[in-house]
Amino acid sequence: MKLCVIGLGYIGLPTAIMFAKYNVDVYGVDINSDIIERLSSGHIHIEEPGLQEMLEDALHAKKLSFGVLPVEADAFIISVPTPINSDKSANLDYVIQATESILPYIKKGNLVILESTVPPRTIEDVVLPILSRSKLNVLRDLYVAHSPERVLPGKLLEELVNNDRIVGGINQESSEKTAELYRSFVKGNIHITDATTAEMVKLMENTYRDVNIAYANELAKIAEHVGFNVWEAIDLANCHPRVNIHKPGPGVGGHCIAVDPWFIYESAPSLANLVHTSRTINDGMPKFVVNKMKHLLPSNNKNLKTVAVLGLAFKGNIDDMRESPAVEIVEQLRDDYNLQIYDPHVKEYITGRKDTLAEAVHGADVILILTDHNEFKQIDPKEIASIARGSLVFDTRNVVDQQKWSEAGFVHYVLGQQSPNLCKMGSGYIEATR
Ligand code: SAJ
Repeated sequence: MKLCVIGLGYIGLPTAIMFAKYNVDVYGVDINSDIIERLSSGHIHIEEPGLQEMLEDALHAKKLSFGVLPVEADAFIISVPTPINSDKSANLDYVIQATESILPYIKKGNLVILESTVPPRTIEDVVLPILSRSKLNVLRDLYVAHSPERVLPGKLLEELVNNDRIVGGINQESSEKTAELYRSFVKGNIHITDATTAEMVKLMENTYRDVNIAYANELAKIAEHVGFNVWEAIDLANCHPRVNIHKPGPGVGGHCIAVDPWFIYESAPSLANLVHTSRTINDGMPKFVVNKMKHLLPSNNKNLKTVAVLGLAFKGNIDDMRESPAVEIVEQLRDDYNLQIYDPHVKEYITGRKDTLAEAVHGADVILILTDHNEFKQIDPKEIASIARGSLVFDTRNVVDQQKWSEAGFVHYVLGQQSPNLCKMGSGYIEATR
């Protein structure tokens, strides 16, 4: 079996490497020649625990090679991004280009699988018409299916193997061929359905999470208004066997949950009211954090202007900044504050970025935590107290140990609790006057 994987990003690369590990001959394709060079020389270009070693093993076993153009194969997996346009409609350009790119290489009997997350009916209305431009009769000569990726960045390798998989073929044979291919490594159940249902299932999963997080964010705002601790209240509500309220935070990032609900909305705008409201609530969270920040540290005071921002990635323990609320918050705070930013995972440069925690916190009036990296949970507040100027920590993720930080002299304000009553004191220090 020879497999050609188109698109070597956060999903395509681990998928290609996983197939290679399970003895499939894999050819990985990406239009970015830098990525191809890097991978061919044995270095991954994304952060994912365990992936580097697996790449080295696959290259060593000669089961995996890379190039910028597709090759002939038995099966093709398309795993390219589907961004949203500024009007929130799906941008299918990469899916279209990737499908067109395999046209010269597909033969009778080949299997074509789309893994990218797409609006409902994309296989039927976009992919099949492109494939029918080949000399083949798509329904008779090819097997085509949508099998959405459903893995969590940070736990990708484990979830690729153990999660259930959805396979939606254009006919029963396509579904069966696709299921057979994934059985090379998938230990979870493989569920067979039609292509449009498979497209919707993927969108429904991520939208479920978006709606649930929006509810948590709304509760966090209500908590600040009414005067209770939303984190404790959610924990207690979740003791109920049928309740699972998600966590509030500075907003929803990443290329999936902040994007996919729009694909449902696009398919039926007048019907998708809850989906739209949830997106609006979550998209409004960065502004909520910025306003809070301005309330805690009025920006017109020249002596109180340095903010240590901890975290840029859209969630903990990964290096991905796509749609990150932290980046949006940073951009909105930039004009009013001197920002000293630190993220131990992100490698990209961003203005104000520091290489160490100590540099970021040095002379800071407020410490603003935007990402739940493990490194931030382990910070020793006593060390920070000696280099920061102020004594307020604004924790939008509830990551640090409140008691430890209080003992070290900090006022710990968590999003979704009543904010401390602050006033500026003496030479640039902030103290609580609850
Ligand atoms: N977030 C909250 N509160 C929560 C959970 C998450 O604010 O309680 C935020 C995170 O901080 C982050 C964003 O939501 O900014 C998304 O993070 P996530 O961990 O919920 O999801 P992703 O985007 O990393 O991965 C999701 C997963 N989908 C589901 O869990 C239903 C993953 O399984 C999918 O494969 C992935 O989207 C995808 O590629 O679609």
